[in-house]
Amino acid sequence: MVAKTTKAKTTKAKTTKAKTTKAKTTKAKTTKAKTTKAKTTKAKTTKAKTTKAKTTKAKTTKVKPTKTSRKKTICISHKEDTDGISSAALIRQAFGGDAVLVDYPGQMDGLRQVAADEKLKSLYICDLGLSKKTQDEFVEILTTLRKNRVSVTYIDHHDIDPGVVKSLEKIKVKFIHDVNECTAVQVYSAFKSKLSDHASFIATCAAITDYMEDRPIGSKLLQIYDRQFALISATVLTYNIVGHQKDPDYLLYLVEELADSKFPHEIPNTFEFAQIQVEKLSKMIAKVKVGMKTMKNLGYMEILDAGASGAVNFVLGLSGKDVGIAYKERIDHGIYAVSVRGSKSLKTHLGKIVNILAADLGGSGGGHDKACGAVIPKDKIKTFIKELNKKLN
Ligand SMILES: [Mn+2]
Repeated sequence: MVAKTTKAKTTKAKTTKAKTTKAKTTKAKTTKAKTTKAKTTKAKTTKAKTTKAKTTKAKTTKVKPTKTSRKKTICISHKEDTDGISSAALIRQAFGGDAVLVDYPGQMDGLRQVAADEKLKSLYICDLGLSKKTQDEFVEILTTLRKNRVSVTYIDHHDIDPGVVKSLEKIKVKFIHDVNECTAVQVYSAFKSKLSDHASFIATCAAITDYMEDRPIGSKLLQIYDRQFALISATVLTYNIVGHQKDPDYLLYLVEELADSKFPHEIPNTFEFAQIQVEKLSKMIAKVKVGMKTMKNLGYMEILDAGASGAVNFVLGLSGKDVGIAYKERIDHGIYAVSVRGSKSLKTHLGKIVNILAADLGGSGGGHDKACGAVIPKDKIKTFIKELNKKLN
């Protein structure tokens, strides 16, 4: 893992070098060097902010009480898959600004932090579904932002409580929501006039990764491109995203490159990195065969050395059950991150029952009918599995 990350970074460095070499005058070199430096500093600032967030309160009080002019655009988006990363890239292409990438366990921390920025003028929230546990605070934070006249746009496709929809409309949050199209496709549709032609390809990759390339708009977009070309691009991009979850700078770099209308294969080392991921996944098949356990209605497995979302489809497939669960401990949050998948023949809406069950156990969760996730307190994971098994009867 460490070695790979270094490789990717080395490539970045190489690219910069190559560019610098091309530049003939010293001036050009200096400027580029500065740009690189600036980027590095930015990345570092983001990291610093993350650390700050936890200690925020004391520091916030110290900040000058003078009125700051609001001019920042920020997109907070889902960092774990192509839909979230692509959405952030399309928002960046259309409106500029910075991306803040979060996962579900870190979703509310991320939002709180972004909302505390006194310079925030315009906020886009993409591909971040809400749950019973998070929705009230979500509305609360957005209400404060709206009072401060921050423009807020929420774009998503996860199941949402109708009461939350009403609340968001009441405070005039721009609400773009369709459970039938992935987020990036909705971003593309809504802001087409501000996007390049290439943006439709990025949206197509997102639709493929979210299993939504058969939907009305998603399928039309896929038709523009050669199917195999789109599939390999989406897959390679996904493996790079999944394999770089602990490298926030790389994920932000991906957002920038995609916003810059790059194809995944044009981003250095993506295919090589995907090959490494494929090798890991093939080993995962063997591990799941050995480690997986089953109950009447589901298969489940604790994952120790990879992401739960990479293993869950194998658990589903190899268990022969209609539901597969893979979970991984998140030591930093004291919880289990849980991935749940359903087979094609499953009749139950997994996202809905997982949302309720997770909330009952003091966690949160939700998502789609056949693919969803949850955050479950560490000591409640066995109860979660048993109860889900019961509810599937
Ligand atoms: Mn999505």
